[in-house]
Amino acid sequence: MEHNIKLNQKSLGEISKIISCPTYDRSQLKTGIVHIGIGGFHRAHEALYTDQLLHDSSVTDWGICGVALLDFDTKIYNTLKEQDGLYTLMVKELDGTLTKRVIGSIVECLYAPENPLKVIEKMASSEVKIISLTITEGGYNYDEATGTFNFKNPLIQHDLENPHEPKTIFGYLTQALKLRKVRGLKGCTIQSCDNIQGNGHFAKKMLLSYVQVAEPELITWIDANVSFPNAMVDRITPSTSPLDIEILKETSGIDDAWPVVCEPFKQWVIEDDFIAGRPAWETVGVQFVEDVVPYEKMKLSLLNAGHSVLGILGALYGYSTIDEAASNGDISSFLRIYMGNEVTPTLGDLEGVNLKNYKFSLIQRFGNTYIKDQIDRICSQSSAKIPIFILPTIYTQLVNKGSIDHAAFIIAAFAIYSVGVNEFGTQLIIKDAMETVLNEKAIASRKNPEAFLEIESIFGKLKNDKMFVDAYTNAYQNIVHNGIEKSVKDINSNVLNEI
Ligand code: CS2
Repeated sequence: MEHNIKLNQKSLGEISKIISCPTYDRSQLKTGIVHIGIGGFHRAHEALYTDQLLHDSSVTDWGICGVALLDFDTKIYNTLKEQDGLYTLMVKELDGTLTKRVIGSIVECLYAPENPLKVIEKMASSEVKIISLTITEGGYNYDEATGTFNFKNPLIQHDLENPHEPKTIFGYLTQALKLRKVRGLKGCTIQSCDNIQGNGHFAKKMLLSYVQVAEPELITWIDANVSFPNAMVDRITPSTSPLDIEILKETSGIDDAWPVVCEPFKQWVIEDDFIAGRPAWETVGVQFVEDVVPYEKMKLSLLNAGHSVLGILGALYGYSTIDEAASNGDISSFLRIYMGNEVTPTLGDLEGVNLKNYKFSLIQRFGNTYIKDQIDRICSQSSAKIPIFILPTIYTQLVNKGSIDHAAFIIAAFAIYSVGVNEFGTQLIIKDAMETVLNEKAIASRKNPEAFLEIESIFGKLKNDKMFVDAYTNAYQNIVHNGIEKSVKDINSNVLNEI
């Protein structure tokens, strides 16, 4: 529509009469942070916290350079470039109201495949103090089967052979850190914002595995000059739909090619280990703690695993959004039993956290009918999510001889999901780096359910645990023979669903 105002730096004055916009002078900002992965989550989280800080204070050191690392990131790169890094954040409140604001903290954008050296130079620049990452769980290139860095990945092989034209984050970081060392510059912080237990330490472990082969003499420099704080990040951020773009136009007359939608809740808990300094994020609600592990454990095994439960079961029921699945009484009882009986006993004492309230708040967040978080989004890349979100609960429960029935049921449901069609004939979209093997093993499981557990890079040695295999096989047979609805009712029966 013609009367819509295209969002960019020039139109900001006009747009600020309609919705909240940056009040700080963006042209004065230096780039203190390079962020890899400028998808919705980063833009609803770190970029928002930083935008708030820039609003509230007169600091100018913490502009963000957003890097699109992958070939298929062209669209977001072009959009942000056209819009001078600006975008609208649309918070979908619990009562359905929309709170909109334009975020201005991303002041530069780079597209790595177009100019890898520029990205390496930017990461190595002396102004840059933090390189933060949202590269997804699978992006860390960890092989569950061997418990090590996956050197067989052809992209890693490519980076080893072409160090100046890398394709993976490991190639980029190695070259950038090497430049810093060679130029006698200070180190920086590498800050993971992905959903992984001990994400900072994990990022370090994976990076050092790569560096050990690519540039072994860099290891001691990294140890002394780079810090890797662990963090727990949280904000439900569904994929933006064409309808969201239209709603923004209709309600505000703003033409933003890629706004971000998210829930009102947000949380960021970080270990305060920033070797080159950091923004005063604590002034805008970020919690700095000594040990983030308990928070991470709680979030990964309740929120993220809860999502996977709703996503996988929801797909088998034929739902397409998380709130639809959460509003089904049987799925909701299943989730409550899983959280209460199987996850809670593994969490131990979480000092300072009211776990019951946390679980209740999750039920409320999952049920937000305005968010319309896509089941497809939640189920995507499950092969990387399940080992982080669900398997740790199973391992601990097996050691403690606690109940694993609901957890095993989820894995069985995932095996059935991976066939790619549910019992009502609906096609399921499987977006997963391991799509082919998942599908092959899922089909083989029809004859022998244990075939699915043979995918060692997901399930490790779980197939050797009789207690787990029995529970999994029972659940699998029950779903196949009685259908998903009846089998969920069965597994819930006679178990108290006290979260
Ligand atoms: C989700 C997360 O990807 C997933 O499976 O559970 O994206 C989740 O929405 C965020 O971690 C919320 O903080």
